[in-house]
Amino acid sequence: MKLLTKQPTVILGTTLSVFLLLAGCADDVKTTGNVTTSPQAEGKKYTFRLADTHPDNYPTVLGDKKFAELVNQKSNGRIKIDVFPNSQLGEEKAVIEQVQLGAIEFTRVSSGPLAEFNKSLGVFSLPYIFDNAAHEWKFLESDKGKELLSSLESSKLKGLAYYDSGARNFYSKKPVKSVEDLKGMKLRVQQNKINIDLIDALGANASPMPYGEVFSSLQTGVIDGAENNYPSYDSSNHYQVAKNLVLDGHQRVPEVVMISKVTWDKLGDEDKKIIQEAATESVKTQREEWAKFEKNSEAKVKAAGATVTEVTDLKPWQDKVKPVIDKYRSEYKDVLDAIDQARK
Ligand code: GTR
Repeated sequence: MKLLTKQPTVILGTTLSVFLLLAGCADDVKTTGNVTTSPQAEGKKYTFRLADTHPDNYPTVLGDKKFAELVNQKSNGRIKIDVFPNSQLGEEKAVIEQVQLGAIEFTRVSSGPLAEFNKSLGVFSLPYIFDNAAHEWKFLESDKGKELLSSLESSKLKGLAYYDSGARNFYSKKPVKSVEDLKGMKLRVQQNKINIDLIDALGANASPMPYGEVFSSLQTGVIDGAENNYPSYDSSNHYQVAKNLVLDGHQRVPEVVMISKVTWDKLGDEDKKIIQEAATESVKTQREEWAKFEKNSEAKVKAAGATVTEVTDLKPWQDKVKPVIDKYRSEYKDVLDAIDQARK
């Protein structure tokens, strides 16, 4: 009896394996005339997905597309990466989880939400640690900066490159001229705990939420304000509902392009090399597009009637958030020292 019940399963299993084997090979083996090259010799064909929260013409998406194009070229069309902009594959936190599982292979996200998956990246949410873009990039390109990107591997993610994201500034529905004006406001931040401490230190109330919910929350008055760089303030239309921008530049939170560690570990050395090189090369395009877009966004929001307040004296802002630096200084000592070094 036992044999009888088992036999059909074995036959079905074998048939299925043969079928799957044939189906898998169909994509990989090419026949040219009489010559058939093996998958090993030619390399496998892949189609991957890359998720980005921003719209199609946004500098990070232009960087993603350059990356995909370079991968395609370098692999002679063998590796295809389809870029999904506009949060089509989900909001950043959910996407990162999917990438950890290998369900989505690539993403470009901000290191803000990444900090909840890998504490080391939280350092970028600490306030006023970089003086300007040159300082930030000197650090990102240093050994310590590269080490931080590599540390993602312990979180089932493989960091491939940093992309530019300028400086983040506060904006609100009510005018803000000084740090005192933020007191009591409900402000949306990226989802990580350092941001909550930051907003607490300012005497305001933090409201962490996904990026895609911020516009309607501002519009309906669920929150009084938020913070972001010029390109996001512009492309998300936040400037239409929170017209008062104060250029305090409290954070420079780099963007990160990454691949699932699950996917990475299945790739051959040649494909890993192609992907890494393409990501590194795409940074140039992303940064050029960033510089252009940032200027255009600034002009656009000003022309649309946003009130932009420059901060001439940062000291009161820095003093106010000093408790945040004090709280995290020992945890991030090595990296903060390296960031100080990069200033010189
Ligand atoms: C932008 C960043 C996005 C997203 C967003 C946010 O600057 O590029 O990836 O993290 O900020 O505030 O949620």
